[in-house]
Amino acid sequence: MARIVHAASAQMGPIAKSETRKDTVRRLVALMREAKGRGAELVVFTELALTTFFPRWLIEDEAELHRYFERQMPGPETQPLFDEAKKLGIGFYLGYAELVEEEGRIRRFNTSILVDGNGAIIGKYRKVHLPGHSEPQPSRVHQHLEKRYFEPGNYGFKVWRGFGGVMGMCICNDRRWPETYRVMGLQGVDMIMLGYNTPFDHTGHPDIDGLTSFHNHLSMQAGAYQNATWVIGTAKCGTEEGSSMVGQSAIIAPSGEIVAQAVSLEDEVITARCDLDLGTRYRDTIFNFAKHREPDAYKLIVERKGSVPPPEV
Ligand code: CDV
Repeated sequence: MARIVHAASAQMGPIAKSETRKDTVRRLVALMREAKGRGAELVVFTELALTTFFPRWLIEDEAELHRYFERQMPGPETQPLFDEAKKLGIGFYLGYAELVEEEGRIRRFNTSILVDGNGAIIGKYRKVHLPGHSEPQPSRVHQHLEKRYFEPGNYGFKVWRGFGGVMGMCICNDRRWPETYRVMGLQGVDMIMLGYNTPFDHTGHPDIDGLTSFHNHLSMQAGAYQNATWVIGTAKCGTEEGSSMVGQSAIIAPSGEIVAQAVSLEDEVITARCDLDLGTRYRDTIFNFAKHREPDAYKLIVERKGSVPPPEV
């Protein structure tokens, strides 16, 4: 029997600093209803979907910083999203800033969850690749202080059974790293969901930043194709508190082709009928890992620690 998932990506336009959680959750609920109305059984929201992208500022007061974090999921302000999901029978991916007490200390992570159509959390991921810097850089118009505010995720790249397939998650900068996809690819992932906040000035080098849109799709399309998986990438975009961020939310097939793409820099839902067995076709042929990968050869390269060996004579 065909394994079809009707999936949606719910792109978000800017979230103002002054916007309350209640306002934002209302926007997320509206997007969720639209996704359901268009036949989706799963909707992918963005990274840090509940607030403005606060790592762009140096926030020295801890109480002020912690206002951007969730201590519970669901908590009183996010419960309506879970209630609506259950009512509609739709699953969702949601990114948020997580504050927990673990190992006897307060820890902060950039986190995402996967919720099923009954409103139950079935997976949780903590962002591994944290971009930016931990000290403010005076030369930058906007800071990118993810390394200051978050620890690298400690869950690795797991996959979960749900929606008739094997589901994986990552967050924003993770999408640029081949390891992200490959670790999930090796576990037979059918669909990887991710949210992103990508400012156009992220490196400060015009030659690289000018390719922001190209690199956004390049990394997701390559990850999808090389690992025979669907990828759903959802942006927070537009000009948020003076920072301009890329949109182009996309649903990408295991062929690497974009099958749906957002055209605005605002709240926008895109949908696609995702046949998970399309991935199987690639996994059984060109990317049959068991048949064609050469793990022993990769090990040799890693053992050389990247140094170029002397030529053999
Ligand atoms: N939120 C992010 O992880 N953003 C990074 C930017 C800073 C490079 C990204 O990879 O899109």
